[in-house]
Amino acid sequence: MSGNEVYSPSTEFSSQAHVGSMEAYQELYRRAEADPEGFWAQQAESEVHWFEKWSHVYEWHPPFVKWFVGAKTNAAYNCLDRHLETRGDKPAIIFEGEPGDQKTLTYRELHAAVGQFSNVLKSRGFQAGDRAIVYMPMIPEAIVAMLACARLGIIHSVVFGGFSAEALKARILDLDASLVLTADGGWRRGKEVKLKGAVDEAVKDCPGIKDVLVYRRTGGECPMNEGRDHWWHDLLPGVSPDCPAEELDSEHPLFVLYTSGTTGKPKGILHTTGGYLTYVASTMKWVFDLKENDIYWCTADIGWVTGHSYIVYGPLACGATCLVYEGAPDFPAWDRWWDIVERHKATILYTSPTAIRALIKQGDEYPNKHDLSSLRLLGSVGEPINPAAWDWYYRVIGKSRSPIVDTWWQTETGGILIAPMPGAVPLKPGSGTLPMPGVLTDVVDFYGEKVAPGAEGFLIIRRPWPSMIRTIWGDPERFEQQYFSRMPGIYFTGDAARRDEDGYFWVLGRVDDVMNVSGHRLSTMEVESALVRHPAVAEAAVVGKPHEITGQAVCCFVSLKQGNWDHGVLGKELRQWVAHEIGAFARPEEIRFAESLPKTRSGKIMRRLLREIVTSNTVTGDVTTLEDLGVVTRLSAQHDED
Ligand code: 6R9
Repeated sequence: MSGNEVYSPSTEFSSQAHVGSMEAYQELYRRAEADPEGFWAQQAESEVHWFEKWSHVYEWHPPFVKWFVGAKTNAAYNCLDRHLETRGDKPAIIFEGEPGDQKTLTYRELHAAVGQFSNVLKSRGFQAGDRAIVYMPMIPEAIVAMLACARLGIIHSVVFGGFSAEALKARILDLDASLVLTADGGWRRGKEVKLKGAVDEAVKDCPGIKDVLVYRRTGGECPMNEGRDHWWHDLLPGVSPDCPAEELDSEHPLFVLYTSGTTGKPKGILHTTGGYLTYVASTMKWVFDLKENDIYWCTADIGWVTGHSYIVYGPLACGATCLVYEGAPDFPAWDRWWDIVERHKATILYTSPTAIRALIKQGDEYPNKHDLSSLRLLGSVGEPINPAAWDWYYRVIGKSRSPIVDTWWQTETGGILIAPMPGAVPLKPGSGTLPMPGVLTDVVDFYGEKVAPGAEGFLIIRRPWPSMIRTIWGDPERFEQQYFSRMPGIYFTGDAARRDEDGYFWVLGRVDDVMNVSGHRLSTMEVESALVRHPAVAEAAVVGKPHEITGQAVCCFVSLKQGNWDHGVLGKELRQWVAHEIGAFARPEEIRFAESLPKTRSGKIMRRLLREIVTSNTVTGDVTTLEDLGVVTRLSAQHDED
């Protein structure tokens, strides 16, 4: 594959698609560009139920935006109640646990479960505006928890189960949350991953927490704190499933999701209700070409934005049937995913390049053992997809028949901004292709000027869209500074990109100090702050290193305090330390020790040099401002000794 192929949609696919031709896509785009108010009002009418309509479509006082001003709606109502009449007996969630247990919840059953749990929360005194942490495995009850919060207007913040107690605590405190919804544990690779222990460790320093409600998933040992902790199943008996959905303002906060920024402190990205729902439901249909009979499977965890928008709110708002799988792709063997696709006849699969690369490594015999003919559409998210992974996904999984939608977006964007509409837009492997209607993307230089086709620049968005980040929780200055300070009124994505002669976007990666490890965002500063908290560490510098499977891996340069350290032992300990401080996914691949780190004369660590060292082991750029060239030589040499 040369990387220049273009894959036009087949007539078979186009003829059944929601958007079936390039002209139809261009017409949508043109309409949204010319009349954003009219366009989004129409989408809001067709995709969302409103208790009361808006006075105007949007209000833009950069950097702050409001969508569907004055309108009233409810996200859980849209995901559940609205479907009862026409889809009551349709499966909303088909769940498969890692040990093989299965459970299907129809829309009626999910509605009842959410209503009942909402009543539990209500009777315990929680109400609109309160903040709840959801720290759970990938089980249906995690979705019940999110929707019960949404039903009452409680702002949820899902924390990925892979995060440590430290990270959990920081999020609880930043949000001033009063409720934690969790489980004893979950299953991963046949082992119980305990969650409650981390909650206990985190909550002991969080006096604001009133209740910890615990779902029993594994049945393993789980100490309960008298008065504060309650078993989920003890609270349900006798509680009515009827709980009216709160009629909330369109701008009522729906959730806060933490993501890594360029500093050590994660940012709480705030999303609200009406605009978010309108946008995720619209893109669900445009990008995944969702139909009534689809069996849709997104392999993300609900702890990431992909899980929020394209497992919970997007698909359920559209009345889709979603597969939810709890565990690892290699349990009990590397064909688990393909077995799930075959047994449940999944029609749409949405996953990440890092997962695809891990699967490629195991060989074609695993997918080839299974009938994957139900699949009709494949999706990719999280990082640029490299041509080899694209090719394998297309041929071996999609049998050269299913289009691949490469979806570019961010926690901050709430929904997919750049992706092909699969019945309309020809694919180019590695490119997210063209923007969604109403999304005015561009590639510009340092001064905000549009660059020539083919040239690299910063990816920006010129106009607000309905699911845009509203602010950083508790820090509106940082929000403005981070996204809107370079070019006032224009959203700065932090990604580099180029646009080719056909107007296709090619996202190249981050321009800041944010790493992308297995599609998870992680800031170099966050890992550095964790390292220097260790008593042996004097100074640390962290860079992303190219990695075959995970895209990037965490590579740390560490200088130590005085002492007689065993580098072998300490290296292991520091890797473990970072996993404990942040979460297992942040565990460094490599720790290199140095007497000192390369610095400019003004004392700034030269990460650029370190990046070159880990990438090529040579240093080519300008080192004239470097304090001690010997440091670099020694650091490069160390690799050869390893
Ligand atoms: C949805 C999600 C956002 C960052 C983003 C970019 C990278 C995501 C991509 C992609 C190229 C794609 N990214 N999807 N790069 N092609 N299809 O991943 O959100 O975790 O906030 O990460 O991920 O660098 O800026 P989030």
